[in-house]
Formats: sequence, structure tokens, C-alpha cells
Amino acid sequence: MNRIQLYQGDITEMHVDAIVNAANKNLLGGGGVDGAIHRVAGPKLLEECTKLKGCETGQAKITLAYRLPCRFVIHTVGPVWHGGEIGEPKQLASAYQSSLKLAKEHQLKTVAFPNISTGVYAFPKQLAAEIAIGTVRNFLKDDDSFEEITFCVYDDENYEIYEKLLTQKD
Ligand code: AR6
Repeated sequence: MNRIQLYQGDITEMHVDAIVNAANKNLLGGGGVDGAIHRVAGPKLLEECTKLKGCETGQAKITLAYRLPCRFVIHTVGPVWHGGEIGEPKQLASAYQSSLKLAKEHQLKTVAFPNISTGVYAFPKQLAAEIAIGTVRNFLKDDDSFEEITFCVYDDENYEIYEKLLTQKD
């Protein structure tokens, strides 16, 4: 069975164990998917995030999901794209890896990822998708606990990129 799925839509509507938030280092909300998640979850999410004291790039932290239909939110911080020569690809892979590790530690079975860093942080979409898919596939190779990992894409460009990559190698 293929445990990697592609879905186009709003991640805040997903009924999974955890959605991943493309946050920033202070974890106090922002625009893009982060803003949408906080808006739907309500003020208690910000209250819990305030206690986390931020998060380093490539790392991840977990909270409850409050008014969201999922159970948990995994907040990770992707890199800001500065041209690719200062470790951005590794940091992006680490954001996906840390999120999956944390989900596994919490015995979560279904996780949905947005396209981390490809919005405000300007990471090139094609390269970001290759890293995201490669990292998740690699993690699943040595794992039999996850049931489904979904790439939740929002825009048509990312949808086309993911569809192509996922059908190419599957
Ligand atoms: N559901 C799914 N994906 C979404 C949604 C949504 N509701 N809204 C946007 N996207 P971005 P980043 C997609 O900018 O680049 C924030 O201010 C969007 O189309 O949200 O990692 C944080 O606080 C894009 O493909 O995150 C940080 O400061 C993807 O989500 C900073 O932006 C990521 O775009 C993080 O930048």
C-alpha cells in the first residue's frame, strides 16, 4: 500500500492525527499557513505556543490542536531561502524529519504536511518538493508505524510538481 498521499486544499480542514505548521522561530503565529492554523485553532493555541519558547530552524515542537479537526499540531521551522549555499536543503530535510520523529514518538499514524518554506520563505518549489518527498520516503523505509503521510498542497503549481514526482517514482 502506498502510504504517501497527495491532497490539494486547506490543511486546517484535515481530519488527521497531526497537521504540520510551517512556523517561524518564535512560534507566535504569522501569515500563510501559520496564520490560517492559528485563526482556526483559536487563541488557546497561541497560549500554548508562548510556553514553548520558540524553535530552531529544522526542529519541531508539538501542541494540541484546539478548535482544529486534527488532534495535534506539529510546529516546524523551515529555512528562509538565501540562494541555497548556506545549508537550506539540509535544513528543509531536517524540518520534515524532525516532524516525523516527533509524530512517531507520540504514536501518531496520520500526518499532513504543507509545502514548508515555499511561500514567504521563498524556497524554490521544485527543489523543495524533491527534498520533501525524498525525506518522507526515506523515513518510511525504516518505519512501519505510520499509516498515511499526506502532502497537502495549496496552489496549482505545487500540485503539478508533486503529482509528477509522486507518479514518476511510484
Ligand atoms: N493550507 C495548506 N497550505 C497552505 C495554506 C493552507 N491554509 N495557506 C498557505 N499554504 P507559508 P513558509 C501554503 O508562507 O514559506 C509565516 O508567516 C502556501 O501556498 O505559509 O514556510 C510563518 O509565520 C505555501 O505553499 O510558509 C513564517 O514567518 C506553503 O503553505 C513564514 O510564513 C508555505 O507557505 C514561513 O514561511
